[in-house]
Amino acid sequence: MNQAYDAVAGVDRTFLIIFVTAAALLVMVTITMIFFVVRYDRRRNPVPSDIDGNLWAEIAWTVIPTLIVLALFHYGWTSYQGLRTVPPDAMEVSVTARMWSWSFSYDGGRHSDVLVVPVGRAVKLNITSKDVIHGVFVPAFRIKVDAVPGMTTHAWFRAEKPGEYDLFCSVYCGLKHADMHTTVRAVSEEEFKKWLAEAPAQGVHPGKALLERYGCLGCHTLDGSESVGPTLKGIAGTKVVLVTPKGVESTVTVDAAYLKEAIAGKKEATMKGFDPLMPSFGGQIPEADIDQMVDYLLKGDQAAPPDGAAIAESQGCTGCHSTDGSVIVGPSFKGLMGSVAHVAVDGAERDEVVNRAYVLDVLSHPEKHRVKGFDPIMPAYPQLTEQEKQALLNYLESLANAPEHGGPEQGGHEHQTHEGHK
Ligand code: HEC
Ligand code: HEC
Ligand SMILES: [Cu+2]
Repeated sequence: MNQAYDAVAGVDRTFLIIFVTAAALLVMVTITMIFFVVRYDRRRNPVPSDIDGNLWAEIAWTVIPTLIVLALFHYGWTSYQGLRTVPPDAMEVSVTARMWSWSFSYDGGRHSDVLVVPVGRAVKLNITSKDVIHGVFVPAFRIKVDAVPGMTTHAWFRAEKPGEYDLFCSVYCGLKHADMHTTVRAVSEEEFKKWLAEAPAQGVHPGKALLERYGCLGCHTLDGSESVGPTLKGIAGTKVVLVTPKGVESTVTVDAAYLKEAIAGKKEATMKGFDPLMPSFGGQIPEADIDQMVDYLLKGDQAAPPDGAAIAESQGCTGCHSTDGSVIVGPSFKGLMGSVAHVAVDGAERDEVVNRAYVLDVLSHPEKHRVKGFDPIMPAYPQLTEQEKQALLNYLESLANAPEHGGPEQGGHEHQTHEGHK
């Protein structure tokens, strides 16, 4: 379909046509039936008539329903096509579903748990799930698409008016399925730009964005693979062999000074094994930007330390664990660190002290530490980086000494509420 395709109108028209057709047929069939009942009852028609074939009637009841079905198919198919064909200028947003929360990530690294979109612009959602099958359902835009683990599905919509629209999970996914909803906020283009810029994504170094902006990533990767140039992943501190145009080799350690020279194009020698294609950026881009990129190359992603509370939120921990002592689905984070957990695995029970090592192991192998009295649904988090795990641990520690709970001397957090929780 073309770019101006209006999915809402298309879907509504299809439903209306199906409804009107069905209603018309219902009325016609009912009237005909009543007519026959009256006209051919026993008094008016004591001897049943034996009607044997009627060519025109047969043609009519074959052709007319066929045409109706074809027409319904046509409308259904066109609006389905409209829903599946994403306009080429659509802005892309990644949607991740997990038990029981949503997160949306934008190009440039902004993450959010509310889907903010500019009014009037087509938005393509690339949807996946971390755990079980969920479904993105935004009734206002007539979209409903499954979020499947290990797979990316898509949907698109265009918000024509500013406002807030509900987004629900459409697939039953466990205890808190009903709470798995959020908002699509449609705002003006300027407001959207401001929002995108206002909180640069957690943990993304500005130097990384600059590498993208200045086209460095056209020739260099950040994932360790070789491209036109060497990968920039983890190069700080490595030793590289340089060759001068005359063929003289030397070995240097990659440090700040070397990186600056390499980017500014001041070094004469090129890296062994590569063509001398590295452009000289000296004088072309601000010194400050070079410094930012060098800083990023030296420190990597750890430059901006992740924030534990934000991770707990964005990873969905706080969808199941409260921070105020109450039980949502799992034990509260409040007073958790330092308490004693009653763990029951395969019928064997034991007590474990909740410390950093314990929590780290829970994050990678929750199945080894099922806490008694709770549903065994704590998911594994293999995707968390070491830094993110440490940030989470620090955050849990900051919640440790909550006065009314916790402390091994009271017998731990005891999960006082589990009885009432089932
Ligand atoms: C046209 C492709 C191209 C572009 C664009 C490019 N580079 Fe390079 N770069 C290379 C090649 C090829 C080499 C290896 C040869 C050499 O040392 O000159 C290299 C080498 C380097 C090195 C030295 C690497 C090492 O391990 O010693 C750094 C650092 C570097 N580039 C950073 C950048 C940055 C930052 C940008 C963007 C501002 C950038 N490059 C843009 C092709 C490119
Ligand atoms: C789908 C809900 C859910 C999510 C999401 C979740 N948890 Fe859990 N968690 C549980 C439940 C339920 C338990 C207790 C039962 C069990 O061990 O499976 C638990 C247990 C734990 C325990 C052990 C608690 C104790 O008393 O020993 C820790 C620590 C923990 N979770 C941390 C986290 C962190 C950190 C995150 C986010 C990275 C997280 N959880 C995400 C449901 C969840
Ligand atoms: Cu769900």
